[in-house]
Amino acid sequence: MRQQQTIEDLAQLRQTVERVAGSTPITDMHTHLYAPEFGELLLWGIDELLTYHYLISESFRWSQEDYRYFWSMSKREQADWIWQKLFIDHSPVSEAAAGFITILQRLGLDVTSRNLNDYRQALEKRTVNEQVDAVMKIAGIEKIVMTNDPFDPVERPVWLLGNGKTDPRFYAALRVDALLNDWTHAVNELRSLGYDVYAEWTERTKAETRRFLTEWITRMDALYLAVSMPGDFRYPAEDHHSRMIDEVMIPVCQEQNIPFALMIGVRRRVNPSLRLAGDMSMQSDVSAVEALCRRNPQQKFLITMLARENQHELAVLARKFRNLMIFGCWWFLHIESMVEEMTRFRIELLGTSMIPQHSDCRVFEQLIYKWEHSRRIIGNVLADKYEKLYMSGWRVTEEEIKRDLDDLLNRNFWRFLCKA
Ligand code: FIX
Ligand code: ZN
Repeated sequence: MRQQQTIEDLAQLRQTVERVAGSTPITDMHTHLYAPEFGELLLWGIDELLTYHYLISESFRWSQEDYRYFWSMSKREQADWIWQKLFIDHSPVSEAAAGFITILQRLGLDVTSRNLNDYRQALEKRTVNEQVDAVMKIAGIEKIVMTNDPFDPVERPVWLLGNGKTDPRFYAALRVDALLNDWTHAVNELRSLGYDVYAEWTERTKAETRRFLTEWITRMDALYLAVSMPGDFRYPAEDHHSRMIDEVMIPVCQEQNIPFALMIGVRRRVNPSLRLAGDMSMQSDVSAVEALCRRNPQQKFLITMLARENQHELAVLARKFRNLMIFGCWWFLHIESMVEEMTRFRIELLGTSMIPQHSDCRVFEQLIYKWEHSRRIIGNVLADKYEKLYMSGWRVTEEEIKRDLDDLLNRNFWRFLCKA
């Protein structure tokens, strides 16, 4: 016999789903945020929010000025410039601009005043630790996975001093982009860190690169290995990517029993003058992921892709391989219309067995808007599905709704890692 009471009222059903979707504690499994121990790497506050690279590229739509003019300004001046263009001269209706307004509102600032200096002053009164606590509480975030790069000269000493794993709310993911996508640079970095590697693909080089990964996974207690790949990534192929993946990365992941996360479909620096804001999306070949999953059945892959055109095929692929976990609506897909579309067909194809969203936040307060917007959409889509079941006579309990949302927003990630 069922112990819990089922929800018999249709209006109550939707309200319950919305409430639970709005309050379930979240594991944000891919961000560019850092724990306070990382000092200047943890970005927060009004000027960082306004100079987010999503907003930089949007502001240049309204400007004829030389790019160099923008980059010559101080951060505060850049923020003023963006504020004027995207919030005063025009209405902030884009996802990233509207998100800034959501943040102001949730932080209790007077959105109607449009007084940027007041907003700055209000936040400058806070300490970083206060702001981290406040934002995590408002956004309902329990656990945050960082993106961690041992080649970063600011980040590396924090780990070497043993301070990287102090705050239990933050987890590490070892980022390996240079090893795959800029081997010349990686060789220099590895050598300067004392690893005996060479540009040539020798047995010694492979062994030393494996030693590097193993040591840093251990040092960081990294949850997974992560890389972003260009859209023209092919696998298997007679190239550096395939050799590095097959002979170094997968063997280490297997030994350490961690997943390998690939974020596929970036075309970097399409407009270099925009710096970080100058990257583009690119359609990819889903059969590379298919081959990875088939050839390495014991290895788990966390996969997200950047092109809208790849999403349906990727979701279908996840039906075929249980070692594939699809995650998030990445970057240009993290807009309401795409999150809605993707969440809907992912649920229709996979039920609740996927990770519908990650934030990719770079500035701490962004957790507020990215998750508020996504929670609302995920809740809505799920409520539609329960309503259909209701019409067919199937009744759910509040506990079942909580279980499903906990799976989507938290547990599926940990279960995939065998840590739940
Ligand atoms: O490669 C990545 O992890 C991307 O998410 C970033 O490089 C990108 O700049 C970003 O911030 C997207 O949201
Ligand atoms: Zn990212």
